[in-house]
Amino acid sequence: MRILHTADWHLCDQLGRLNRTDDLKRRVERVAELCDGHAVELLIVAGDLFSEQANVEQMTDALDHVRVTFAGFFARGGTLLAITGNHDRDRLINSVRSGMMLAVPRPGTDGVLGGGRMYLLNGCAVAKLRDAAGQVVQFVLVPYPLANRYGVSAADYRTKEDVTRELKNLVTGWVGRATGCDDFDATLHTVLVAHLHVRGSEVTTAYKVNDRDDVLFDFADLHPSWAYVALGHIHKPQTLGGASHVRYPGSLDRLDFGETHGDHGVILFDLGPDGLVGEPTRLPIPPTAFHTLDIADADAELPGLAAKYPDAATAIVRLRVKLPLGTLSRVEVEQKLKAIFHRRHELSFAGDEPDAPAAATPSGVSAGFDEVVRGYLTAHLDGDADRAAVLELADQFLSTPEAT
Ligand SMILES: [Mn+2]
Repeated sequence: MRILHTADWHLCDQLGRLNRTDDLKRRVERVAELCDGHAVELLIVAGDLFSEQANVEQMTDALDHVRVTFAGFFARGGTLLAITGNHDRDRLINSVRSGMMLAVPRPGTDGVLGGGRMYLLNGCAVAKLRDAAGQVVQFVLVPYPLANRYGVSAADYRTKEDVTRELKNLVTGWVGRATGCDDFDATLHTVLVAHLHVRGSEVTTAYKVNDRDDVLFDFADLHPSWAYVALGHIHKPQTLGGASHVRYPGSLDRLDFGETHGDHGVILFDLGPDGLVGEPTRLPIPPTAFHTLDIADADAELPGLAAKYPDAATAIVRLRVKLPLGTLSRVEVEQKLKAIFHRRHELSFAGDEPDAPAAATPSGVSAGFDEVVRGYLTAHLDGDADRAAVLELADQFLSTPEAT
């Protein structure tokens, strides 16, 4: 069975006020091309198919786009197997799942799922698929351990740490017990598909996840004797524990300025009668360009910028202009920069001019949601006796993966 391992698509994502939908659609189309070019039979999305910011209309549009983009793949019997990550909203996912279940037959009596369609799972499961040669491959599926997915009620635990510990125990228990469950066939080659943070993974930034709140697993918890371990969650691509069959493919596109590696792509591998065939192959997918420009001398640098950045219309940029300016006013500099760069994540002025805002204070769109909330509360609760307590609560709220 030829399999393409991807993760962390984050469809419908926003970076500040910038909509990433088109960037992500282009990468999804690239994935479909790779599926066609390499005769892929199974496409895995190891969690975070959608951004948590996706609303119903955007998700519908994204699913329509997937359906059309992979029409050829599905028509030749291809299967898309996705599990949920921490950014997928279960309320919306359940609605999608209900519709999917309504429209397709149940698995055959041998427990093998039919191909030619998409499956989206937000609970632990064992699944089996048959390839064109008739070989059946087994999948142990582990969505991100959000409390509701594992029947854990936060009200039953004293602290967040207790909830996290319980979730970790439940997941490791499930992965350990999966081989003993009725659906499991020990004679088949098995792929573990999991959206988890495995300790020892090299993290540039765990995407919008506060480390304190993430459920951390050890390499050994995964029982890495599976034929292949398809991980998602960490956006930096890597293999774990020196094992080339245990890996994170990384995010499908660059999602924020914290992702500095620029090495985006997907993993292609084959499972034959004897298990993994050769080494998994990494296939690159060029990410959306991100640029950070520190403009020290606006008069001298502005005229050459358009030529220097031929991708200025599509690249996402952070522009930091040093004050004082020369002959141009601040408004003129803004206008010139806006004419060159269409997708500004941040446009700020910093320096020692008397009327300048504090260094690094972003103007316009630049500030992230968290910064805006914290900035607003800090300013408006000045002198308030409860300010520290309110800010502490706001920090807790903003660092909850569900909230960010
Ligand atoms: Mn994730």
